[in-house]
Amino acid sequence: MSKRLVLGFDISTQSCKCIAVELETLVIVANTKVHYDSDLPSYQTVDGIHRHPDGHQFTSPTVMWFDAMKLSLDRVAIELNDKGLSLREVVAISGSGQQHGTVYWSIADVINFNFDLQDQLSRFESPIWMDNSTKVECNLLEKYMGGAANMQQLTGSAAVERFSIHHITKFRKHNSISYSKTKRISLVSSFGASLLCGRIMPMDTTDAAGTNAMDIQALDWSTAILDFCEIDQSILGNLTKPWDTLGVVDNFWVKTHGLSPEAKVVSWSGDNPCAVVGMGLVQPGDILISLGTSDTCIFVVDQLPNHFHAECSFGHFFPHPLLANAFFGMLVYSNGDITRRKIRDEYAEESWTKFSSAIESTQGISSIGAYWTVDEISPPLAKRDPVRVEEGKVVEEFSNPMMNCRAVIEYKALIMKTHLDQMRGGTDIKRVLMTGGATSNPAIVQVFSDILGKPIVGLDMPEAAAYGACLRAVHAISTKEERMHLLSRISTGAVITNPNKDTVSHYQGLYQQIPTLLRDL
Ligand code: XUL
Repeated sequence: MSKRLVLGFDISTQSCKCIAVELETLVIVANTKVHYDSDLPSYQTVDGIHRHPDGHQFTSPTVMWFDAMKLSLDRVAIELNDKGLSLREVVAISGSGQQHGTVYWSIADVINFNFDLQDQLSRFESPIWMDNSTKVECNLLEKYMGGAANMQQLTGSAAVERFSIHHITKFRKHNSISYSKTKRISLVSSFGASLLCGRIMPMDTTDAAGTNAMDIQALDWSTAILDFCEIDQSILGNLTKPWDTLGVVDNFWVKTHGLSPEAKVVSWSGDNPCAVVGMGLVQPGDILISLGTSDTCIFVVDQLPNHFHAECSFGHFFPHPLLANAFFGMLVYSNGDITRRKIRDEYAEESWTKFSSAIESTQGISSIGAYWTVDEISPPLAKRDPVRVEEGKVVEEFSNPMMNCRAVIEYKALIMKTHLDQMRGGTDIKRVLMTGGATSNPAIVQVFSDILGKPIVGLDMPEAAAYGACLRAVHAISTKEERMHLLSRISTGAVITNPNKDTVSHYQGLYQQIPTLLRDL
């Protein structure tokens, strides 16, 4: 019997993923990945990137993403075929794109698949989120807007080097001839949607918040910012909602991959927004902590703060990709796994088991330690020696050095709580989800549960962005009743740890010391 399927792409930095989900059950029936370096070697990328000699510019060949989408669909077709399914059964497609990357078109509307895609672009390399060569543009804009807090209030983020408007402004200033040939600019997400529809599609209001040029309350371009940057609004196009259906797939995909001409294309969005949905962050009060190479904390709120804390100008807000009138905030910490591993190697003989025992044996000690093995972005601090505080005094080393293992985890949980309290206002915390390798370590999860005073729900969702894109597609083509049901089905997960009531007051004392520690750095 024929099934109804939805597809979710994820054009990420190193690979393009595509998964197929069965509409009724939301079960993944195909899950493919195209690695740019090894599957598309002619583009000569390393980790999907061209690193430029100045150390600040990072680009990817735009056309590579188109080739990756075609190859992904070939692979999905094979996996579906093995299960007696086919791409013909796909009723809707959406996707996720690495945030902030930009695509420069020399055409104004319709893509001609009979010609090389490259010939329809005014720039062959897309600056991506790692490109931090735009300090000058950021400083000028932020000064004009009256500082970081004003920028954050207006756009959801202070001026950030990796955000798109700065890359576009820099291109306009330094490559004026190519810029003059540019008729439209897409984000990686809206580029994917455009390829599927065969014409240039609008950016969605969630991913557009990653340009630093959208008024996050009005959900429209900020004319003040565009005027200052000398960017004509028509080059960016109108905005669409992330849950809007854009049209059906172009005949190109019907001919090359056997998709149904009725398959709907739903607005694509950024990878973090799609992951928000894939992880089930669909109600205000939900918080997700992800411990990985860098640590991330994402939280859903139903309103933006009235007043942005200057101490938190490194945090970001984006419109929620599934809920109208809601937003999600994002905090990123660069001292994640590498810093934890360094402490483990120094104090726990390179063993996570010994690291966990050290955490357990030092419970209840009122010391704080903070560690930076790479430059930190939240708050911005250059890599520096650790700070250890014992009995209110700064010390070279703890009297029990095992405390370093507990302290590196406690500091991360305490600093996240500090930033969450500053950015979320008084909204009740409903659920705390945790994901990433560290979730398999109960001692680490317990510290987070005790410091936040909440049960922790464990999550293992490696393809959260592509899966989130599928869920957004399902949501977009559902009726109002089906949507309510869908929301309750995707916000599940099991509690893995409960807070230990005895530690609450202990941690309140440590929490109060964090502002002083940060001030004295
Ligand atoms: C978010 C960011 C990255 C990219 C690439 O602001 O820069 O997470 O989305 O994944």
